Amino acid sequence: MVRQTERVIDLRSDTVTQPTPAMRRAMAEAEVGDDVLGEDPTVQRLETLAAERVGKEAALFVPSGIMANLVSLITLTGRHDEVILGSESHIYTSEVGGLGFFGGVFLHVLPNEPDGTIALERLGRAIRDSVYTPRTRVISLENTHNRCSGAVLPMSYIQQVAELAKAHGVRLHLDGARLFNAAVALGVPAAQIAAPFDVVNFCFSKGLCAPVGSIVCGSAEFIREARRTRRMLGGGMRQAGVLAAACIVALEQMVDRLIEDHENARRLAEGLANIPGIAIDPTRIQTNIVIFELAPEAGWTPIALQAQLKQQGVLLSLSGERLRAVTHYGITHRDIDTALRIIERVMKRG
Ligand code: TLP
Repeated sequence: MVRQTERVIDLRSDTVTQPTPAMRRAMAEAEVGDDVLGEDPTVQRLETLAAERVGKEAALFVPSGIMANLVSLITLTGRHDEVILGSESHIYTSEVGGLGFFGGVFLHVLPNEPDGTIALERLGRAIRDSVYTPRTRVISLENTHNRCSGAVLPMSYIQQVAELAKAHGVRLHLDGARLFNAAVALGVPAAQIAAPFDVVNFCFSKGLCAPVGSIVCGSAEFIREARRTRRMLGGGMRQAGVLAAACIVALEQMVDRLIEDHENARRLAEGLANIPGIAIDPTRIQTNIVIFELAPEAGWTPIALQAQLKQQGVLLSLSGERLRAVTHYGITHRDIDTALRIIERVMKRG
């Protein structure tokens, strides 16, 4: 088959986004110092801004989303405590069991519903504190939920989980790698989503386009402890203001435009639903992640289709056994239409 497009349409993840010109300028001009000594003014500015945006007292800049999860959950637990989380959570599926390795923390895994929630009754039954078992210290939720196709957790659900956690003296953590996608989809401030949580992480390096960086937000006391955990994990960075400068631009300039990514994702999902052999319910796509399955009669395995599409300049990723497309800055609605044409043609083996 002759390749129809020279431009590669990279839908593997929103992590492939490049820093914007404004970010590059801000990075070049950033005022920096040694952040491990608490002397980087740009990191401090970012931490203050991020804490404000999510309505928490303080924040701590870390290199990655995985380190944000590690720092948060190790700080909230002691050895042989447990964290309850979903079977489709990024922490459980994609973080190499680091919490057990570095923190001696057990993962108590409960099934995720397709909408990213964990059934409340299950959560209620799972919390434990006896001489026979690890002690439940934390419930961790993910919002938006990556492997549940970018689902946004309903606010009423979060509130109910928070009440349950409080009633049992259990802390509530949010892996909000894509928290701002959830906020934009719901049309509410991120702080409203973050309010019921004790600790909230989010990433600058996904849809917000910064090259590197995530952040942990919580009470001032928690962040003081979290700083020790970050150091233990080797996550203290020196003149990190060069990175933080791009993250400030991410927060100030890149949040509102996420709506475009959501529209493109919906457009993609609606187009995919019209292609014979693709199984997807486009009404379930709320943010920028489109996960779909191939019907057996399509005659394609996800890996084979992924490889063939790559040759035609459309890059997708795998999410378990399914295919995943993520929309982001730099992907236009014309790219979506081109990708759809290519997918349809390839699937027909034309
Ligand atoms: N997710 C990546 C891959 O690892 C799958 C992606 O392309 O979506 N929490 C959530 C919900 C995430 O989706 C990710 C990254 C992380 C944490 C980890 O962030 P990084 O990669 O910055 O450590």
